[in-house]
Amino acid sequence: MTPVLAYIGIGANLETPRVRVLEALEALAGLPHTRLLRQSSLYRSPPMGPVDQPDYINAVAELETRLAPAALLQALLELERRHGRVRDGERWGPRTLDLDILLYGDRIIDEPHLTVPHSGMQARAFVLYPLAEIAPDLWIPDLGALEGLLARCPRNGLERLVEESG
Ligand code: J1A
Repeated sequence: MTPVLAYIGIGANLETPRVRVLEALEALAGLPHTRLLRQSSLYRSPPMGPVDQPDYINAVAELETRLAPAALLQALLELERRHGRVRDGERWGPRTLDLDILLYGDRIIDEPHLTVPHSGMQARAFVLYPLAEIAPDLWIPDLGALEGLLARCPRNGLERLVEESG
């Protein structure tokens, strides 16, 4: 199989979310048959909708992968399980890491467990702005030019985090 460019959305809002997102990037780089080509900055934004939750930290990664879509999804679910839970006394707490397949090459996938392009991505500033940082000229199947989507998507409080050394 020839490798495909896939874009992965990463999100966390509990338990040191910046650390979760950085760990997720490292874990993505370590997936089999996959290379991490680019990663966006980290971004902070309030949760979607009227929800009383901490702010989210988000980022987007560009992968070159030979994993088929279903295998990539399985790998992401496994990473969520391994990295996305926190020890809460004796029990494993709720998931603290979300990984979404935003795009898989130019494929349109409409299966019970997998929708690509990711549904709702055109309205999510925390997806579109990080994506534009690493792939500004992207054309998204069914949705069109990323540039046009951005022009119609307010930032909704999204802030790019400035990197700190150390
Ligand atoms: C299921 N799925 O979704 S969780 C999985 N298409 O088991 C899959 N393209 O079978 C299925 N990628 O970040 C179907 N999973 C999929 N997501 C695809 C992956 N506010 C797919 N500011 C259920 N920032 C799956 N996030 C899908 N507010 C949903 C996690 C992974 C994202 C919640 C801000 C955020 C959320 C709410 C936010 C943010 C859940 N995001």
